[in-house]
Amino acid sequence: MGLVSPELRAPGQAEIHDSIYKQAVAFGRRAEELGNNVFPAIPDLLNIYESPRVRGAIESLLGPGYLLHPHRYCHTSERPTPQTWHRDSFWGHWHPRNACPYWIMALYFPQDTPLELGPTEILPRSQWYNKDEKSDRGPYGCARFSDREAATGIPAASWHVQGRPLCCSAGTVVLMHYDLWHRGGANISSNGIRYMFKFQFSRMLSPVVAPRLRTAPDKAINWEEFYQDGIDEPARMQPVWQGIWDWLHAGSSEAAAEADADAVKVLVTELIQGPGQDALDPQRVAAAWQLARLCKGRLPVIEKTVAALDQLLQLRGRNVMHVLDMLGPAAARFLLQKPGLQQSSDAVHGLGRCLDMAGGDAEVTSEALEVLEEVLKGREDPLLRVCAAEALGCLRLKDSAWPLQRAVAEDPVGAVRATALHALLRLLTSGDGCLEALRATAQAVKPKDPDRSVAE
Ligand SMILES: O=C(O)CCC(=O)C(=O)O
Repeated sequence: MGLVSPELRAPGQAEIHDSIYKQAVAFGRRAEELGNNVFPAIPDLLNIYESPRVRGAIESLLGPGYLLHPHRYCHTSERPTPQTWHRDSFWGHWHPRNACPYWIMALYFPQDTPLELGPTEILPRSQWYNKDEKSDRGPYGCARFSDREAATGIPAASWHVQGRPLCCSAGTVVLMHYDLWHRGGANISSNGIRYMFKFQFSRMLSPVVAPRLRTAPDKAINWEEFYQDGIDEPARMQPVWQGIWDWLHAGSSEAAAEADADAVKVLVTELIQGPGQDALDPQRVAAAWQLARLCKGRLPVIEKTVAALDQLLQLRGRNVMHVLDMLGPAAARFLLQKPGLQQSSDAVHGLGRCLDMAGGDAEVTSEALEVLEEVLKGREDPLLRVCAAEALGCLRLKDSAWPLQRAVAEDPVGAVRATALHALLRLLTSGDGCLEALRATAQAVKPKDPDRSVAE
């Protein structure tokens, strides 16, 4: 999570926040009814998200050409009790969560927001929590934490974190991982309504196509600066942070020094310990990333790891997705050989993420195209189709556009249509001129589609 102060916060520039605040006040609690239409209602908001500092911060996380998603919302708060802790659905749809920066939210506070006005609160590092795997909305649903659970349950006891209110001054933009647990705080002031504009942004280009530039290439990061007393057992989360950093720079790191069979076995054992949503979550997450790091550049180890994930976990679960997210292109060929792949949306999602980091091994990509097309066309489970659509958008092949286009027009489930359109946009953004022709066809679908997020 990071706080950005647009240059608009510089002295003398406060008027724009004040003006946005006054426009929000004019709507009062009806501001929530604006739904996705907050931009036409308050066009000044564009200046916030278009400000060079905010753009630069978002680009450093999502790469160039990122998408300002059409779903957005003005959250008001005047209730004296907080919301329950939750993470967001994808505008009403359920979608696999991403370990790496593919999707972020940006919260803009137009007024000074001290504690008593009910700022948004977050549970730090909660993007890794597994709690929602068994929610009643399926594996990508969204559970809830009560106050008591957050204060004494897994967040406090095993992650050692407490809720953190995002108190801030007018003009602050908070960028955070899309999957972070959060809630609206209690507004116990007599100062009226608190306004917060929530937008979401998604990555269009793989870091392979647009790696983040290293500003100081020779300087190693001192991760200890990020440890917080009492929170991090030294080095536990470091493989995760390092893994994301390397991923953003398109995998430019060195492989870990040791990759003996014992080390792999130990990490796989850590990965499968416990029922998957308990006090051992932090160890499992760290083990997943360490394992992926150990695999780097070592085909036989990657093959063994994929086989173990298949045998022991049937290629299912959040931790499998963590490992696959990080294994990269070399894992794709082994995954494609597993019959369980086509039964597990987690594995199909992971395959997509591996392919997103691929440079283009023709044999693997054409096999992947065939398998994903089949899953998108032929599976009853909409989650499998959602993940196949997303993975087709990672292939960067002209031919993946046709099944996606069919899904945009014909799939009966909104989540599949929306994901397929997003995947098509990724293909268009990846720069293959042939794909430009698709723009018109995709746009032709829009007036007929009742799903707002597809239609906009
Ligand atoms: O009101 C807030 O501060 C947060 C609300 C929110 O993000 C939500 O309801 O999803």
